[in-house]
Amino acid sequence: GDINWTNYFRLADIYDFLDKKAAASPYATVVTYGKSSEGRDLKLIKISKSGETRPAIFIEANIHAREWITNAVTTYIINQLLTGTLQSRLDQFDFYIVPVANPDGYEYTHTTDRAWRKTRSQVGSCRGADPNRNWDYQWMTGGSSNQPCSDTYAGSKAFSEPEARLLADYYKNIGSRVRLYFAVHSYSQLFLLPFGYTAARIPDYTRYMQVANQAAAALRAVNGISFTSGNIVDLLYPASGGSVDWVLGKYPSTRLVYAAELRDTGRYGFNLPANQIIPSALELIAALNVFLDHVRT
Ligand code: 0X9
Ligand code: ZN
Repeated sequence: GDINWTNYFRLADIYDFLDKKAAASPYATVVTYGKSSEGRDLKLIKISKSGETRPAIFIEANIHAREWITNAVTTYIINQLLTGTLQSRLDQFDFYIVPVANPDGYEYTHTTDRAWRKTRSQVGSCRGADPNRNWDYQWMTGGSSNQPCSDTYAGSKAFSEPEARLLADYYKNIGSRVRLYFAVHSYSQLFLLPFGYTAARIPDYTRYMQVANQAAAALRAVNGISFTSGNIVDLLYPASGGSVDWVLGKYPSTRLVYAAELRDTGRYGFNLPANQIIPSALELIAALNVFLDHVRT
């Protein structure tokens, strides 16, 4: 049925929402950029008033299957861009938004195993690779497993997973125009700076931290929720082969590249109650506005 952000949605509802939004807007187009291992469409929505000439914003969500809150807030953002408080941003940027980067895994969390993280490709006796360990930049250089049954299995080779490879292939068409790449995960309430493969700070570390801290302050002002900013390795663990590493590694002139971990800090974890979807979305929009203001000029 229709999605209203008071419940979590199945993949078919999300894709139906994208199609309806695109049908109702002269600026929005649904792009099928490939097929998953199990043959599902990989879809993004492109929102451009400019004929794809403006600075671009790329938002990736639900590359990890069990992180349901990420598609919920991302579809909320799409709705605000097309019919709500974010509409004026379409005069500044083109948006490319992937609400469910790992549709096979996402459906599996609904039908079979709520805690599933990976893709659903077949690797010997175990299924799936971690699509956020599979990108072809510093692949398998730390924090990834070569064991197919591991939850952080990096895949048989870089870009073995169509969910990562085909997203990267699409991204190559627009990467030089992207000013903000934002990978949305859950949970832990963090704004994470690249890189994941190394503890070394990026050259722009100070600017990245200032902007992330400003975004966290704006987020906190909405509902009192605290996010912490820092390097992936400092705040979490080494993790190579992630999307943000590939984006910043291949497109070093991108102004901002972050991963976020949304609510909460562990009380509900991945099983965040649906009555937290709208508050999570509203506070994330406050943070997003800080990022957008920063990359505007
Ligand atoms: O481990 C991950 O991939 C992310 N955390 S999660 O709990 N959502 O799985 C962190 C991703 C940080 N980004 C990169 N390592 N590139
Ligand atoms: Zn994740």
